[in-house]
Amino acid sequence: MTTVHQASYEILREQGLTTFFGNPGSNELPFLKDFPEDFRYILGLQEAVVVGMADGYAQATGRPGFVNLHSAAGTGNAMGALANAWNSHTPLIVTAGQQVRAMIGVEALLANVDATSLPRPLVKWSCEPSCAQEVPLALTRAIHMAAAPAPGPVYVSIPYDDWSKEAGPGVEHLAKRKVRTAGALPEQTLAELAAALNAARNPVLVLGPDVDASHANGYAVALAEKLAMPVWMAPSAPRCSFPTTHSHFSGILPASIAGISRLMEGHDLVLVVGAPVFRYHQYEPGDYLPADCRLVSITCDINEATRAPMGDAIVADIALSLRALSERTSQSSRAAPSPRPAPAPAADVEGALSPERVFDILNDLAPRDAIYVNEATSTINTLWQRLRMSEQGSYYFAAAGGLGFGLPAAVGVQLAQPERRVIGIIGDGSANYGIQGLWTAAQYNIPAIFIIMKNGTYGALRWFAGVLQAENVPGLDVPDLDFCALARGYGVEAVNANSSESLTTALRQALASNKPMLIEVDTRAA
Ligand code: TZD
Ligand code: CA
Repeated sequence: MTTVHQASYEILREQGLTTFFGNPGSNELPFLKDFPEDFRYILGLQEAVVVGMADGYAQATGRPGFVNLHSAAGTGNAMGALANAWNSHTPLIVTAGQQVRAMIGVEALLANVDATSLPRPLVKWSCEPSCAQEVPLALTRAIHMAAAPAPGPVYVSIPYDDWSKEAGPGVEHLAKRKVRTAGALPEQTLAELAAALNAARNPVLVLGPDVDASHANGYAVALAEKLAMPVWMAPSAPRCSFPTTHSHFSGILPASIAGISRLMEGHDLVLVVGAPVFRYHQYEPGDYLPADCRLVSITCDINEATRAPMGDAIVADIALSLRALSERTSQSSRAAPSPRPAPAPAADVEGALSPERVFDILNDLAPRDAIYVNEATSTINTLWQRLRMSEQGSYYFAAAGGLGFGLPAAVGVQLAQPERRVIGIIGDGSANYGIQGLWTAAQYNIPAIFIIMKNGTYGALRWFAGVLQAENVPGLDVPDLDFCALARGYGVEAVNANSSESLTTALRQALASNKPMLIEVDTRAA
């Protein structure tokens, strides 16, 4: 007899989902029993960290990630991380163990009451199979659902007595199924858009995370060069979709309505690709765009397309669209946009480092293809002004702004990309939302480098308090944290740096080592 357990592992194996990120409880033990040797289980010590790691892993592999959580409480701990995964279009199959079917109704301890509602609205699809025989089908559906455009997290709650039951007839058809979608621009749409771009007097390109997720950065470069367009990253960018070293790169757009409109002044056509229009943050009302400026966006997500407050949208495959446009437009005779001015070298600060200096040192020492996972919130603009990132998949940031992504995601990305070096740049506030990720890095020998930017405060909130004119707000400082002691407690080697020399030495040591390392950097504005 084929059990639900056997059939399900066969599906996961055939679909390439042999890496589990999880934190187990009693409901999950029957699923995890006789764990096959060709699978690996990456243990995270808290569910936010489990999903953060899986998110980084899935984004960096470009393939669905598999997560196993403990019932309602485990799912609850993971919700903040799901908000990020939802907003970054990360394909994640989140499974959770459910009480035995006979005791869900009486709400026994660890029953996940109304399980399918719990993760909403942060999943594309949520399911609790109506009987054991439906578990393999639910898993198959979850996998294809998560990966299909727009990708995103899905949730399956599975009663623990289902695993030992006999699978239904025909279950063998499920494992090898492929589900594909096709989304090239139709010929007429392509011709119209290419004509509009060719005819534009001064077009501009705004790129979002799904360009990087679609490995379409090279097509974006080709299109920008063909049409002599300046290129911006869309606001609140969770990935880097264009080389920051390229002469057409203008930087990251601010996250306010009026702020974006001001920067679009003089352009008659804005082409947005792979981003919501837009992920605003601070409220600065005004016109969405200058008068006579047309906006067209290409997105993989019907939600993004429909909720934009202005412009036209096309739902299509990002890479195919960018490639087709770069082929179908004609070389512009306009002069290339002038490169943005290079930032002045950063000055030294007594007894600490300025964030600018930290980024300059990273530029000097890190490999050209280093991957940065950022969760230092007050230095985002400085990072985008200075940090050199030229390869696909070089930057990750929490797409919903939910802290607790950066440190675990750095671990997940490093696991996915062993041949590149991952450097987490994490604030001393943010680090505490996912600190347990250090343990996983140590135990599984995942050699990510964690740079803790220690300024003793929630710097971004201090800035925002200024924007909102909110004075005398309590709870904005985080003094007396010893990240070297915390790191050692979780088994990660650590060192403090409070000068250019000590950071240089520490970073060289970390880059030469094949183990994870944490560098606590005392930072202060120059
Ligand atoms: N909790 C969660 C889960 N996500 C959040 N975004 C916040 C709280 C609020 N928050 C921000 O949006 S930024 C920030 C907080 C607390 C400060 C982070 O401080 P940091 O970085 O030390 O990591 P900076 O550079 O000092 O801002
Ligand atoms: Ca801070």
